Amino acid sequence: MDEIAADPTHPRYQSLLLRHRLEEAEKKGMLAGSAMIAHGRGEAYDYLLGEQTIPSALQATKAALAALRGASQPVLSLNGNVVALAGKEMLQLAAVLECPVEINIFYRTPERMEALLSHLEVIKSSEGIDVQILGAEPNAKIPGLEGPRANCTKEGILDSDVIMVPLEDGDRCEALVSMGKTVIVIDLNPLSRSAKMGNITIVDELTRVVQNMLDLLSQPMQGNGGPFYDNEAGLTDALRHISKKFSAPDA
Ligand code: PTJ
Repeated sequence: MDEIAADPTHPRYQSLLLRHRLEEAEKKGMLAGSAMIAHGRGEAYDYLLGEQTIPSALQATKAALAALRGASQPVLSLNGNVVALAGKEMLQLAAVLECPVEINIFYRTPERMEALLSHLEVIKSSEGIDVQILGAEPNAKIPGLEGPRANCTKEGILDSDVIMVPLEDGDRCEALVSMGKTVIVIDLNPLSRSAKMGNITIVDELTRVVQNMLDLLSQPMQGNGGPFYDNEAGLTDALRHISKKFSAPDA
């Protein structure tokens, strides 16, 4: 890591740190070719949101946690960017929720799967985290999708009732919703198809969301406002927040 990225007092520290994690993951062959483009799009929206967790995103995070805790078969889906940016924290979250994670990538190649699996296995053993990692040997398909991106496992994604899909592609999100699952999306872009398709969309940056979830889980659980979550209202609030940025005199 260069000097600036290693200095926590630098004003862009967090952003540089995440970029550094992606650079390292790229060297290990973990990422899709378009991973950096996807991250750049996320950064742009995060800038417009003020690089913070807005109140409606925190509300969505609490609703998502309530859904995951109330699920009979929850699963956390991991793609290349997610493993690179928050592999350790996603494993920690799965450990607390006592659910498996499943590597489920859009641009699937055996080499990428191997790189992602071994990265997670190293974290698991060095941190002593006891979590089942699925995805290496798919034995099912997500109905309605063509090609390798449909591959999944029966004991993980296929049979899950609540699934968290950070940085998901719109088609797959739609396919998962069509299967009748409660789909939790994490996406900084409130206009994306996934954001609109999901049942609970958290418009916030992935690493902040996972840390918020871990913090919330370490506190006594409070009421979550019931099973209904108004996703459209959450997305509208995020857009309102972004548009305020343009109307502010010093924006
Ligand atoms: O590893 P793979 O093969 O599954 O591919 C992963 C990517 C992310 C490359 C793939 O799913 C993809 O191309 O995604 P999209 O369609 O670019 O969508 C990614 C969405 O995530 C965009 O709407 C971004 O704004 C958003 N995003 C990017 N980084 C973050 C983010 N949202 C939250 N936190 C982030 N760090």
